[in-house]
Amino acid sequence: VDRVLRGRIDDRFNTVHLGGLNLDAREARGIRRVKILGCGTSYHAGLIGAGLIESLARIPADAEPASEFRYRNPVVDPDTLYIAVSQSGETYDVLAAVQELKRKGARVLGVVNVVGSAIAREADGGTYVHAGPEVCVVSTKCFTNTVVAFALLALHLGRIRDLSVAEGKRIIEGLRKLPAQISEILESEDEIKKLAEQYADAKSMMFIGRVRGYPVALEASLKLKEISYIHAEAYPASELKHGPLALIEPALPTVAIVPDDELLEKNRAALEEIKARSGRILAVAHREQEKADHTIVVPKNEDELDPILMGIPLQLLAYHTALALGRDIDKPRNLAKSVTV
Ligand code: F1P
Repeated sequence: VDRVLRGRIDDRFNTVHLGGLNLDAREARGIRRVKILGCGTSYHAGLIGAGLIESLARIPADAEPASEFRYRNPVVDPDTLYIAVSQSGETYDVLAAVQELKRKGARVLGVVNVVGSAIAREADGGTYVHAGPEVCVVSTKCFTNTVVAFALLALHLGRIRDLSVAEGKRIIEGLRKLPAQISEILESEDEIKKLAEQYADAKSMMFIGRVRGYPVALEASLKLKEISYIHAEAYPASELKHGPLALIEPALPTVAIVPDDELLEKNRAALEEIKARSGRILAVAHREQEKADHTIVVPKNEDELDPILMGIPLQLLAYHTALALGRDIDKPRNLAKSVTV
C-alpha cells in the first residue's frame, strides 16, 4: 500500500507474467476510459472497480460481462484501458474477450488470482490479487481482494492525474483499517447464522443497493443463488419503482444495502416503499435501520470502500442459508470452478 502511494504499483505486483500497469506516466495520463470485463463474481468486482476508478481517478469506467462483450463485435478504442478479471484465470469467456481485444490491437491488463493461468499469460500487464486458493467452487475472498486491487489501481491512476495527496491518504488509511474491520464482521457470524435460518424459508429474495451498493446487491444475490438455490434478484434501489415493487409482499424478503453515505435518506425512502407493501427487510447498514425487520451492522470505512465490507456478511448469509437448507456448500450443483467452454 505504501508503494502504491509512492506510485510504484509495478514493483509491488511484479511476479510471474502480468507485472503491473506497464504504462509510463504519459501513457497512463492518456487513458480516456476504462473498460472492465469478467464473469459472475469477477464481473461484480469489476463493477465496484469501475466505480472506484471513476471516483478516485475521475476516468469514465464501466464493467460488462465478458460473455456478452466477446459476442457483440465491440468497437475497440485505443484510448481505453481494458482490464480482464478472473479468479481462476481460465474462464473461457474472459479469455476469448482478451484474445478478441488483442486481435483488434487493444492493450489488456489482467486482475487475476491464479498465478501463471491462461488469462495472466495472455494479458499485457496487470496484477495478481493474492487471495490464495478458493477451496470452495464459489468465489468469496477473491471478490474482496479483487476490489482491494481495484482500489489500489484507482489510487495509482488518481495519483498520476488529479487526486490530491490528502485524498489518497484518506483512502490508504481506510484500506489499512480493513483487516480489523473484516475480523469484526466475522465475529458476528453467529448472529448472521440465526438470521439465515429465519430467512431460509423464502422461495425468492430481492436484493437492492444504490450506486456503490448495487454491485454488492448483485454479488449477494449471486452467492445466494449459487449455493442455496433460492431464486434471487438484484435491482438498483431506484429501479424498484419502475416495475419490481409489484413483487413486494411478505413472502418476498428484501435484503437492502444501506450505507451511511450521501444516499442514506434515498435508501431509507426505498425501505419505506417496501414496508408500505408489508415486505420483510434485512438491512446491511452502519447503524440499526428503523424500517428494517433486522439489521446487520457493519463497521464504517471511507464511503468508497464500504462495498468491500458490506459484501462479507452477505457471503456469510448465503453460506448459512445453504447450510440451513442442507446444500452441499463445497460442490454446488451446475457450478464449475472455472467455466472453460
Ligand atoms: C467466474 C465465475 C465465478 C463463479 C463460478 C463460475 O470465474 O463466474 O465467479 O463463482 O466459479 O465462474 P472466474 O473467471 O472469476 O474464475
